[in-house]
Amino acid sequence: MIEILLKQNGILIPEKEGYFSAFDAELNLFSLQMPNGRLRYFPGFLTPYEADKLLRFFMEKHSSYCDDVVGGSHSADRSDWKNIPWRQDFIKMFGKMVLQPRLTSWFADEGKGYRYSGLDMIQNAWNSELLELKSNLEKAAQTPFNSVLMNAYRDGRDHMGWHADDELELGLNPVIASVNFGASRRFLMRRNENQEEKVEILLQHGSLLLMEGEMQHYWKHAIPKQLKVGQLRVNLTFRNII
Ligand SMILES: O=C(O)CCC(=O)C(=O)O
Repeated sequence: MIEILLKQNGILIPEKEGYFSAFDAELNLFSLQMPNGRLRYFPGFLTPYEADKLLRFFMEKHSSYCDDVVGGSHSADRSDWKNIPWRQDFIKMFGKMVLQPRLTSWFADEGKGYRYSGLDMIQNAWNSELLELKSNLEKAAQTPFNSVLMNAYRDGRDHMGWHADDELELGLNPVIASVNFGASRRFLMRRNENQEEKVEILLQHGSLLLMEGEMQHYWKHAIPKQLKVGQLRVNLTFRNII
């Protein structure tokens, strides 16, 4: 039974010692246990209506709704975004400055700055839509969050390389709440100790993934390119900066 549910939800987890999966039908929740890591995945955390509404809000423009983001063009006209100041920054990779392969935006409580890949995130003030989502996530995860990193993958060319959310300011074993909108994309995890050991989830519209325990020290995660995906995906990772 669990095998069918895992397959239907695009979840791949090794069948070997140290790995365990369970599904709670009442909570619509997958619990995935792996060596030095724990995931909780709620495929239907938001209703399709709630998720559609938030996605529209995120991508709303002063002129017309997200025409040049969905389905191809990779332009990022900063001035025109109505609710989320999306930006495409340069980051240093292998000694060269390159444009990040996605758009980002950072919201946080006053004084909670964030730096990753050598980039200081520009801080935005919360809006009521993000605050409401944050409050629902705090209830689900039973932990407070004071910041969110937003990523917009304009199509399957946009991606995120292997990394862990292990910055010092996130504390020792951070809880990361990751909410998904738009196109389904593969979320890959690989074990530091043996990179052949992988877990995969097809993160779908309206879903929530909680990364917990010590996994940021023992596992890396990535969103690979999926060139056949033509639609936009937005991901929000809520964090607590200490
Ligand atoms: O887009 C995703 O699902 C992953 C985002 C992520 O890994 C991050 O923000 O650190």
